[in-house]
Amino acid sequence: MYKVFGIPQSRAFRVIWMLEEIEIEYEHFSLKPGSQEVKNLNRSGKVPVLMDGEEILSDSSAIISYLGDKHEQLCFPRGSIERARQDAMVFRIIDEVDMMLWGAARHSFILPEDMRVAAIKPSLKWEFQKNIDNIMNERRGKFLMGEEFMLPDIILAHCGRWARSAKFPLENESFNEYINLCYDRPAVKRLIKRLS
Ligand SMILES: N[C@@H](CCC(=O)N[C@@H](CS)C(=O)NCC(=O)O)C(=O)O
Repeated sequence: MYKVFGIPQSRAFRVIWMLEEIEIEYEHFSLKPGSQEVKNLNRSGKVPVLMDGEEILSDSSAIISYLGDKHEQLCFPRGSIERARQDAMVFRIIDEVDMMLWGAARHSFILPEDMRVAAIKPSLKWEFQKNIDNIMNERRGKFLMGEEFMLPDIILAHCGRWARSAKFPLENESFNEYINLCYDRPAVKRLIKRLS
Protein backbone atom coordinates (compact mmCIF):
# COMPACT_ATOMS: atom_id res chain seq x y z
CA MET A 1 0.00 0.00 0.00
CA TYR A 2 1.20 3.52 -0.72
CA LYS A 3 2.38 5.52 2.28
CA VAL A 4 2.14 9.33 2.22
CA PHE A 5 4.14 11.43 4.66
CA GLY A 6 3.44 15.07 5.45
CA ILE A 7 0.96 17.18 7.39
CA PRO A 8 -2.24 17.93 5.42
CA GLN A 9 -1.56 21.70 5.74
CA SER A 10 1.46 21.11 3.46
CA ARG A 11 1.77 20.17 -0.20
CA ALA A 12 1.12 16.58 0.99
CA PHE A 13 -2.55 17.53 0.53
CA ARG A 14 -1.98 17.33 -3.25
CA VAL A 15 -0.79 13.74 -2.98
CA ILE A 16 -3.67 12.53 -0.82
CA TRP A 17 -6.11 14.41 -3.07
CA MET A 18 -4.66 12.58 -6.08
CA LEU A 19 -4.96 9.22 -4.31
CA GLU A 20 -8.58 9.95 -3.42
CA GLU A 21 -9.31 10.94 -7.03
CA ILE A 22 -7.89 7.72 -8.41
CA GLU A 23 -9.45 5.72 -5.55
CA ILE A 24 -6.33 3.86 -4.51
CA GLU A 25 -5.72 2.67 -0.94
CA TYR A 26 -3.08 4.53 1.04
CA GLU A 27 -1.86 5.21 4.54
CA HIS A 28 -1.26 8.79 5.60
CA PHE A 29 1.32 9.80 8.21
CA SER A 30 0.88 13.39 9.34
CA LEU A 31 4.55 14.26 9.84
CA LYS A 32 5.91 17.79 10.15
CA PRO A 33 8.45 19.09 7.64
CA GLY A 34 11.93 19.06 9.08
CA SER A 35 11.12 16.33 11.63
CA GLN A 36 13.65 13.59 12.14
CA GLU A 37 11.15 11.01 10.84
CA VAL A 38 10.86 12.95 7.58
CA LYS A 39 14.63 13.46 7.38
CA ASN A 40 15.07 9.70 7.67
CA LEU A 41 13.07 9.39 4.42
CA ASN A 42 14.13 12.56 2.63
CA ARG A 43 17.40 14.16 3.71
CA SER A 44 16.10 17.67 2.92
CA GLY A 45 13.31 17.23 5.49
CA LYS A 46 10.74 18.38 2.93
CA VAL A 47 7.28 16.92 2.55
CA PRO A 48 5.46 15.34 0.86
CA VAL A 49 7.19 11.99 0.59
CA LEU A 50 5.59 8.92 -0.97
CA MET A 51 6.65 5.35 -0.32
CA ASP A 52 5.75 2.86 -3.01
CA GLY A 53 7.00 -0.42 -1.54
CA GLU A 54 10.65 0.21 -0.68
CA GLU A 55 10.96 3.16 -3.09
CA ILE A 56 10.90 6.70 -1.73
CA LEU A 57 9.70 9.57 -3.92
CA SER A 58 9.66 13.29 -3.20
CA ASP A 59 8.11 16.45 -4.68
CA SER A 60 4.33 16.80 -4.89
CA SER A 61 4.19 17.38 -8.67
CA ALA A 62 6.56 14.50 -9.43
CA ILE A 63 4.62 12.19 -7.10
CA ILE A 64 1.18 12.96 -8.50
CA SER A 65 2.48 12.67 -12.09
CA TYR A 66 3.95 9.27 -11.20
CA LEU A 67 0.62 8.14 -9.72
CA GLY A 68 -1.37 9.54 -12.64
CA ASP A 69 0.83 7.78 -15.20
CA LYS A 70 0.98 4.52 -13.28
CA HIS A 71 -2.80 4.31 -12.82
CA GLU A 72 -3.62 6.06 -16.12
CA GLN A 73 -5.83 8.69 -14.56
CA LEU A 74 -5.97 12.51 -14.63
CA CYS A 75 -3.01 12.59 -17.06
CA PHE A 76 -2.77 12.71 -20.83
CA PRO A 77 -0.65 9.91 -22.35
CA ARG A 78 3.09 10.50 -22.22
CA GLY A 79 4.48 11.59 -25.61
CA SER A 80 1.22 13.26 -26.68
CA ILE A 81 0.82 16.95 -27.50
CA GLU A 82 -1.83 17.20 -24.79
CA ARG A 83 0.68 15.82 -22.30
CA ALA A 84 3.26 18.42 -23.27
CA ARG A 85 0.59 21.08 -22.63
CA GLN A 86 -0.31 19.46 -19.30
CA ASP A 87 3.35 19.45 -18.21
CA ALA A 88 3.76 23.07 -19.35
CA MET A 89 0.78 24.02 -17.20
CA VAL A 90 2.25 22.22 -14.16
CA PHE A 91 5.61 23.99 -14.56
CA ARG A 92 3.84 27.30 -15.11
CA ILE A 93 1.79 26.96 -11.93
CA ILE A 94 4.97 26.16 -10.00
CA ASP A 95 6.85 29.15 -11.50
CA GLU A 96 4.05 31.68 -11.42
CA VAL A 97 1.80 30.73 -8.52
CA ASP A 98 3.42 28.28 -6.08
CA MET A 99 6.68 30.28 -6.09
CA MET A 100 4.89 33.50 -5.11
CA LEU A 101 3.15 31.80 -2.19
CA TRP A 102 6.29 29.97 -1.17
CA GLY A 103 8.37 33.15 -1.36
CA ALA A 104 5.93 34.97 0.92
CA ALA A 105 5.87 32.02 3.36
CA ARG A 106 9.67 31.88 3.44
CA HIS A 107 9.89 35.58 4.22
CA SER A 108 7.13 35.31 6.87
CA PHE A 109 8.05 32.29 9.00
CA ILE A 110 10.47 29.89 7.31
CA LEU A 111 13.76 31.74 6.85
CA PRO A 112 15.80 32.73 9.92
CA GLU A 113 14.35 36.01 11.22
CA ASP A 114 17.36 38.10 10.20
CA MET A 115 17.07 36.82 6.62
CA ARG A 116 13.38 37.74 6.18
CA VAL A 117 12.55 40.72 3.98
CA ALA A 118 8.95 41.79 4.51
CA ALA A 119 9.25 44.35 1.69
CA ILE A 120 9.25 41.56 -0.89
CA LYS A 121 5.65 40.54 -0.13
CA PRO A 122 3.67 43.25 -1.97
CA SER A 123 5.49 42.48 -5.23
CA LEU A 124 4.86 38.73 -4.81
CA LYS A 125 1.16 39.42 -4.25
CA TRP A 126 0.99 41.72 -7.27
CA GLU A 127 2.67 39.14 -9.51
CA PHE A 128 0.46 36.37 -8.14
CA GLN A 129 -2.66 38.33 -9.05
CA LYS A 130 -1.40 39.14 -12.55
CA ASN A 131 -0.37 35.52 -13.18
CA ILE A 132 -3.71 34.16 -11.93
CA ASP A 133 -5.58 36.55 -14.25
CA ASN A 134 -3.54 35.29 -17.21
CA ILE A 135 -3.94 31.62 -16.32
CA MET A 136 -7.70 32.03 -15.86
CA ASN A 137 -7.99 33.84 -19.22
CA GLU A 138 -6.08 31.08 -20.97
CA ARG A 139 -7.77 28.05 -19.42
CA ARG A 140 -9.27 25.75 -22.03
CA GLY A 141 -12.62 25.00 -20.39
CA LYS A 142 -14.13 24.99 -16.93
CA PHE A 143 -10.93 23.28 -15.80
CA LEU A 144 -7.40 24.21 -16.88
CA MET A 145 -7.00 21.67 -19.66
CA GLY A 146 -10.63 21.62 -20.82
CA GLU A 147 -13.92 20.25 -19.51
CA GLU A 148 -12.27 17.42 -17.57
CA PHE A 149 -10.59 17.76 -14.19
CA MET A 150 -6.91 16.85 -14.68
CA LEU A 151 -3.71 16.75 -12.63
CA PRO A 152 -2.77 20.47 -12.96
CA ASP A 153 -6.12 21.36 -11.37
CA ILE A 154 -5.02 19.70 -8.12
CA ILE A 155 -1.95 21.91 -7.96
CA LEU A 156 -3.64 25.19 -8.90
CA ALA A 157 -6.73 24.69 -6.72
CA HIS A 158 -4.48 23.76 -3.79
CA CYS A 159 -2.49 26.96 -4.38
CA GLY A 160 -5.81 28.82 -4.41
CA ARG A 161 -6.74 27.58 -0.93
CA TRP A 162 -3.19 28.31 0.24
CA ALA A 163 -3.56 31.86 -1.12
CA ARG A 164 -6.79 32.29 0.82
CA SER A 165 -5.16 31.31 4.09
CA ALA A 166 -2.06 33.41 3.34
CA LYS A 167 -4.30 36.44 2.67
CA PHE A 168 -3.14 36.84 -0.93
CA PRO A 169 -5.36 38.98 -3.18
CA LEU A 170 -8.19 36.89 -4.61
CA GLU A 171 -10.09 39.48 -6.55
CA ASN A 172 -10.46 37.32 -9.65
CA GLU A 173 -14.00 35.97 -9.28
CA SER A 174 -13.53 33.26 -11.89
CA PHE A 175 -10.55 31.99 -9.88
CA ASN A 176 -12.67 31.86 -6.71
CA GLU A 177 -15.37 29.94 -8.58
CA TYR A 178 -12.74 27.61 -10.02
CA ILE A 179 -11.27 26.88 -6.55
CA ASN A 180 -14.76 26.13 -5.21
CA LEU A 181 -15.54 23.88 -8.17
CA CYS A 182 -12.39 21.84 -7.59
CA TYR A 183 -12.89 21.58 -3.83
CA ASP A 184 -16.49 20.50 -4.35
CA ARG A 185 -15.34 17.19 -5.81
CA PRO A 186 -16.33 13.95 -4.02
CA ALA A 187 -12.63 13.07 -3.66
CA VAL A 188 -11.98 16.23 -1.62
CA LYS A 189 -15.05 15.64 0.52
CA ARG A 190 -13.86 12.10 1.27
CA LEU A 191 -10.41 13.39 2.05
CA ILE A 192 -11.60 16.12 4.41
CA LYS A 193 -13.82 13.59 6.20
CA ARG A 194 -10.91 11.21 6.55
CA LEU A 195 -8.68 13.94 7.97
CA SER A 196 -11.24 15.21 10.48
N1 LIG B 1 8.57 21.44 -4.71
C1 LIG B 1 8.34 20.67 -3.52
C2 LIG B 1 8.39 21.58 -2.32
C3 LIG B 1 8.38 20.79 -1.01
C4 LIG B 1 8.36 21.73 0.18
O1 LIG B 1 9.09 22.74 0.22
N2 LIG B 1 7.53 21.39 1.15
C5 LIG B 1 7.42 22.19 2.35
C6 LIG B 1 6.06 21.95 3.01
S1 LIG B 1 4.73 22.32 1.94
C7 LIG B 1 8.50 21.79 3.30
O2 LIG B 1 8.70 20.63 3.54
N3 LIG B 1 9.22 22.79 3.84
C8 LIG B 1 10.23 22.57 4.79
C9 LIG B 1 11.51 23.22 4.37
O3 LIG B 1 11.56 23.94 3.36
O4 LIG B 1 12.50 22.99 5.07
C10 LIG B 1 6.98 19.94 -3.63
O5 LIG B 1 6.13 20.36 -4.41
O6 LIG B 1 6.80 18.93 -2.94
